Order: sequence, then structure tokens, then C-alpha cells
Amino acid sequence: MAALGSTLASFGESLSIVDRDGEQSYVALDGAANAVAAALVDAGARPGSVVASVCPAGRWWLAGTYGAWRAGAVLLPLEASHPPAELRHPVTDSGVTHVLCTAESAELANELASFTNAQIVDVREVVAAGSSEKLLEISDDGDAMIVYTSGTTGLPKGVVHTHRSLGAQCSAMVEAWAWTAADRIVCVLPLNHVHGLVNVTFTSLSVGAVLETPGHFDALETWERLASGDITVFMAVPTIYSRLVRAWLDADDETKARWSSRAASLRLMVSGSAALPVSTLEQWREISGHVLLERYGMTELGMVLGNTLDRRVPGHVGWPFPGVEVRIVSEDIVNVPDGDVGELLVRGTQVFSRYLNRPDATAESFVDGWFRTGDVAQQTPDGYRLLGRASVDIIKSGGEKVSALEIEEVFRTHPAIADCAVVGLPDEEWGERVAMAWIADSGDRPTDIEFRAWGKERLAPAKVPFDYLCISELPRNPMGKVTKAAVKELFG
Ligand code: MLC
Ligand code: AMP
Repeated sequence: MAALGSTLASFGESLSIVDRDGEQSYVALDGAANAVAAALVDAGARPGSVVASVCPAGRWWLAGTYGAWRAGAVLLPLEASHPPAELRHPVTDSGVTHVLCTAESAELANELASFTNAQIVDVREVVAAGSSEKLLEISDDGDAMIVYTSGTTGLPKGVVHTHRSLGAQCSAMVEAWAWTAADRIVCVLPLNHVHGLVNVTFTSLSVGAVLETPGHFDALETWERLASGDITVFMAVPTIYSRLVRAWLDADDETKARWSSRAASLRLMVSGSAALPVSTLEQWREISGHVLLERYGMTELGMVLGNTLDRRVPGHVGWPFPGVEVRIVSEDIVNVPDGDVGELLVRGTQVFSRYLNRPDATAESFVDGWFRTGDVAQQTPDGYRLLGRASVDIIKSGGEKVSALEIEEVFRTHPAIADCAVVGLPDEEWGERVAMAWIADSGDRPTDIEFRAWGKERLAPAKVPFDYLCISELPRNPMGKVTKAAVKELFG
């Protein structure tokens, strides 16, 4: 398998990226990546160095990523809109040695670099300087990328993928969804999660397709791109489809007709990262003529189960991707009879190598070489179904996985709060919305707006509760443990 990015030059002058700066060819991207690699090596990067990126989506982000790999480094993609307090943990935990930025993200890069005394490389500047040198062969076994993911315990864990596991993820999607160089996709997802990173960005560029990178999601802009006649493939989380439905319903009749007829010409539309409500699937079918292809994946695994180009069953997540094996087991890790409900286990080349610096957590998450997803699933004649998470403390809001325990830890440091419990409430738009019941420490009663502002200085936006309920006591079981089901009921 060719390492990701090693084939860029083979696509020559064909178009690779469309971003705010215009269009760029594959050969130009290849040259830019070499320049970044040379600059990183000059700045002391060595095989295994961890290089964080806060570049904006587009050519600078891509040159930085492929350049880091060509220098033998490991990429840590960060979301520049998150507060530094949220980014401190990934930067310090992974021991970042270099931070890639452009002028617009230089201030944040400086702050992050100060956490570990890292060097800053301005991608735009080093590409303009254009130097290049003989670069390392990328080894399939080498670490390629660290993505931080929330879990049931403590701070987020760094999921380490090798070039081999990322390459296997891309190849499986190329095969399953028939990607070719004739495809063109628009990336409206953030570049700190596998969905935007692997499914959209690395996979499209691995086949020589065109990648459009607006760098954010905006419903009207996205509709215009879907209706442009240029785009062949689109991928998003259910919240984005529900926003696109809302934008369509709000549009005038002429616009509705134009959007619908043009969007029908895409060859594939995919939904994933959270359960797709059948109602959204049906609305989207009426609006666009597309039956969304729903698939199931995870940061640690890439894409695991998916409906297929030929068969899509609403409410189901399909069958294993090429090269992926799955089992459903009982609590004592014995295969359940076909059709029974149990925990989904996964094995295959796509699986991550380890949680960074967490041999305990890595060991606990595998049993006999199978990864324990913590997702409850069922095999049916119409494909697999996902029935939720084993842990009530993992919440999915707008496709973002967040840990109730991590949010509670942060809010317990708020001066007005004596104790709190965070839950996910069912929500039509977000899938689940984060809510917090809290006990006051004094007469002080911050408003919801004040709580949200305080939270946003410390946490990623998806982790900041929308609802705050002041109560006198948290419901507990006889062992003294907070009963989250009872907390949810308090919100009605
Ligand atoms: C933004 N907000 C959120 C939020 N995103 N709140 C809860 N959950 C989220 N996910 C907050 C904002 O701070 C804002 O607060 C308010 O909600 C409205 O913001 P917005 O501007 O309307 O939101 P927007 O920026 O448009 O973001 C919505 C979104 C985004 C759906 C586009 O959340 C998103 O890109 N989600 C995708 C995440 C993703 O890629 N997941 C894949 C994980 S990988 P206020 O107070 O200012 O109003 C994975 C594996 C797999 O799961 O299978 O793929
Ligand atoms: P993350 O850790 O952010 O990669 O999120 C992975 C989790 O998202 C999985 O473990 C599932 O709980 C959830 N998920 C992903 N895709 C789907 C889907 N199609 N249906 C239901 N849940 C999903």
C-alpha cells in the first residue's frame, strides 16, 4: 500500500484543491509539501516528532500535513476555534515539538507552542521560500496521526494511527464507494475528526479527486455547491443534513426547485458519526431524491459498517467494510446468537495502534486482539443496527463525542457550583444536547448565558451545556452513585 500522500505528484497538473485562495494542482501541492518537510527538518523535526497544525482548511493545511509526514513526523490536527484551555491537554500530552500555522493562526500557534517550548513553522512562508531536500521514505508502521477523543474516564485520549491503518481506512472507502479521480467533494466538516480528515480529505486526495475546502459549514453556501453541478460526493453528520433540510424549507419555490433538481445529480451522499433519524432520511429523500447512505465508524477504527452503493436500509448501518471483521458479544465476551443484542467488537488493519501514553487504557480496550467499541449493536438480515452506547456518560452532540465526566470536572471548578451532573437529552437537531443539573455553592445564580460564556472559555463548543437546572440534591442510588437516568428525568 502506498503511504498517504506519496502519490500526489502522480496526478500531475490535475486539480487537487479549491480553497479561499483559488485552485491548486496536485503537482503544486506535492511541491508545497516538500517545502514544508524541508523546513520542518531544518527546524529540528525528527522521525516521530509530533507536529501540531492550526492551519486553516485548504492548501496550507494540506501542505503542512503531507509535509509533516514527509519529514517523518506525526500530525496532531487541532481545531483552531477551540479555546487554548481545551487545546493545552493534547499539546502537552503528545509533547508537540513544532506547530504549523499561517499568519492568521500565528497568535494561537504562539500560545500553544509556549506550552511545550515548540518551534513555529509558518507554512505559507516556507512554501514561498520553496526549498526542498531528499526526504525520508515513509514507513507503513510509523505513527502518522494523533486524534484526541473523549472517553468515559478522565481527559481525552490520543488515538494513534499509523500510515498503515490510515491507508487501510482510505482503501476500504475507495473500494466500497467506488471513488475515482473523476470525483469532487466539498469538505464542510472540521479537520480534527476522522470524518473530515480521513473520509473526506485523505480519501479524496488518495485517488486524485478534487477537494473543495470552504473551511466551515454554512447551509446556504453548501446548498449552492451541491446545486453547482460540480460536486459528485457529499458527506456530513445528521445535524448538517437536518440544517440543510431547514434551509430548503425556508427557501422560495424557485430556489427549492433548483437546489433539488441539481442535487439529484450527485452520485453519492453519505451520513455518519451519529444515528441518522429515519425522519431526516425521508425528508432528504423527498428533497434531493437521494437515499442517504448511512455508515458507522469511530476515531479508533475508521469506517466499520456501512450500507452499500446497491443497498441502503433506513435505520440500519449496513455491513462490514472491506478488510474489517466484527462480532457481537455478551458481557462475558461470548458471541451472542445471530439477532441478539450485545457489544460490537472490531478487528482489522484499520484499527489504531494505541492510546498515546496510556498502555492501561489500550490494554483494557482490547480483548484477544478485538477492539471493544462500547457500542450496543444487533445483526439483522437487513444489516447491522446500532442501539446506543453502553455508557450513559458518552454523549454525541452534532456528531461530536463528548464525555459527561470531563464536562463535570471543569464545571465543578466554577465558583457558584458545589456539584453537578451532565447528561445528554434527546434532541431533534443535535441528536443529543448536553444538559447540566447543578447544586449551588452560595446564593450566586449565574444565568444560562453566563454559564455558557464561562464554559466556552474552557471547553470546545460541543462540550458546553445548553441547559442548566439548579437543584438541591443530585439523585443517587444506594451506593451513592449519581443516577443519570433520574437526572435526565429532572429535565422533563
Ligand atoms: C457548535 N455548537 C455546538 C456544536 N457545534 N453545540 C453542541 N454540539 C455541537 N456539535 C454550539 C456553538 O458554539 C453555538 O453556541 C451553537 O452551538 C450554534 O452554533 P452554530 O454556529 O449553529 O454551529 P456550527 O458552528 O454551525 O456547528 C454545527 C456543526 C458542527 C453541526 C456544523 O457541530 C460540526 O461540524 N459537527 C461535526 C463534528 C464531526 O465532524 N464529527 C465527526 C466525529 S468522527 P452559541 O452559544 O454561540 O449559540 C466520528 C467517527 C465517525 O464520529 O463515524 O465519523
Ligand atoms: P468518535 O469517537 O467521535 O469517533 O465517535 C464514534 C461513535 O459515534 C461511535 O462509537 C458511535 O457511538 C457513534 N456513531 C458513529 N456513526 C454512527 C451511526 N451511523 N449511528 C449511530 N452511532 C454512530
